[in-house]
Amino acid sequence: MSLTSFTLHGRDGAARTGVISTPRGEIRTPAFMPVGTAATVKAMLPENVRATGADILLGNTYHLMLRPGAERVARLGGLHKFMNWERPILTDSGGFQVMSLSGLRKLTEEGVTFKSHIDGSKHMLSPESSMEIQRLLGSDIVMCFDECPALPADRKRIEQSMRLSMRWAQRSRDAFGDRPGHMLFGIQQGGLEEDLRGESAEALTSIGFDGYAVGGLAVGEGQEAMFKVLDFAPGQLPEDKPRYLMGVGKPDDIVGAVKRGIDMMDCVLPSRSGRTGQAWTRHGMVNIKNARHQDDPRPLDEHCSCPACRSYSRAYLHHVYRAGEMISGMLLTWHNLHYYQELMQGMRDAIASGTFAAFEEQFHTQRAEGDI
Ligand code: PRF
Ligand code: ZN
Repeated sequence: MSLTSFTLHGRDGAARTGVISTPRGEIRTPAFMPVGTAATVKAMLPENVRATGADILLGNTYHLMLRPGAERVARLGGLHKFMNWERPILTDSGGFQVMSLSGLRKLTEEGVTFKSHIDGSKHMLSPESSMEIQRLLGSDIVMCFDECPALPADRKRIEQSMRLSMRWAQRSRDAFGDRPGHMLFGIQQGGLEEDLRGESAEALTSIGFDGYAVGGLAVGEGQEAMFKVLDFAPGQLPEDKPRYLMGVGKPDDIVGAVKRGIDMMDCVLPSRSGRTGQAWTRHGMVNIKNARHQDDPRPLDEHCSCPACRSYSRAYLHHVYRAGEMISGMLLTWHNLHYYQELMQGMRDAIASGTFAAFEEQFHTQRAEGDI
């Protein structure tokens, strides 16, 4: 008997709902994973992240290897114990963050050498070292080490990069080995090209993974181009395994991705924008720093049951943002994560009852009304 599994409970068009089971708990899909880059979802206690409805968090190999170091986390009992989150954790493999955050870097067949964005120290990441770091952290869902080119890029560059990522996927699989209770996900690359995405999907499927990510999107191509790829990419991946769209996105990106067959997503947006005074509601994005809120006694969203909406006015949220008070980031992050998780629950229910089209229509209607 396998210690992990993925069971589909319902479908509506291309959209799916199900459950990923792990020894650390169940992940209801479609799932949104809040980002806990540096062993914390910024401004939130783990029990409060759980209270918003999150089943799983995302952590980052790149950040944690640099600070506090994977060996240190392992000596202290692993990432779950270290950060006081006992439920599942997925870790990204590091390559994507090297490309977006680190200083000087050099890419070879072996891997990537780079300088830390924290102190300029020199480091190396390869498929083998990324697997080792994710093992030391105790990650439940380990991501393959890949390369994600920024778009736009010419076809030759995308093709060569994808083929390198597929060789790294095989090396990741070999280095990961057999670890009952832990899952390894492959990452599809290939830019916006259907045939390259198809080649990537075939390479990954013949290696064999516990789940498959769609990588290389939300890197500057825009929503329309991303949705065009999502019209074919999920269908190139195995039906019976979870499909994870990396680094997405805004609420309308998420609804469009789930509609096209995506089961998991992660994004810094709800937590990051909570710290910059932006709140996401059924009516779109509300800028709490706007002066129109300063005398408004109403909650951010009268239908929201989060602490920010239950106990505080827009006027208060505006004031604490303007005053630079820490509670501003805490309340808006809580609200945003609560809104995202409620959106996911709404989609899971709609898929299960075969009413996803109506759900999607209502989602867009409410946003079109705007914040009132
Ligand atoms: N690969 C990895 N992590 C990622 C991406 C990717 O392509 C993306 C692309 N949106 C976000 N995070 N390993
Ligand atoms: Zn709220």
